Amino acid sequence: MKRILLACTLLVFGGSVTAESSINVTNAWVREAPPSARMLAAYMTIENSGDEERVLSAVTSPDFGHVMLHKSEVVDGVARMSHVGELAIPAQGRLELAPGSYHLMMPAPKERLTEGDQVTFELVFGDDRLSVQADVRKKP
Ligand SMILES: [Cu+2]
Repeated sequence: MKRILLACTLLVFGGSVTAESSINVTNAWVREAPPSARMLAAYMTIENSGDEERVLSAVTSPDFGHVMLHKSEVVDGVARMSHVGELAIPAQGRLELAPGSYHLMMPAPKERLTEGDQVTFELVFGDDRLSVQADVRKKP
């Protein structure tokens, strides 16, 4: 946990945040959850207009202590989630983070997020970082 906090601090004060031009993120949103929810999920579309595959290796956020890469799938009729180490976005392709598939998962913050709130994510692609603003919504 300490390492994550340090990474966030460096992000905020390091001034080394660079936009990655071949990557474009659209429709980023966080699902509003009931006050009792312990976890929140975020979704987005990541497009890669470059000629090389890009790998999303981590995500951080000043709004959450921790952000995990997850995948939902149905195994033997049972919905389950698993951790994903990294996500590849193919050259000239896209990756959808969507309900029932890949998503970001965060422990719910102390202050409840409701529709209309905004959340910031930092997407880490190797040495490049991309800042993404996500809307809090009740549904896609
Ligand atoms: Cu999850």
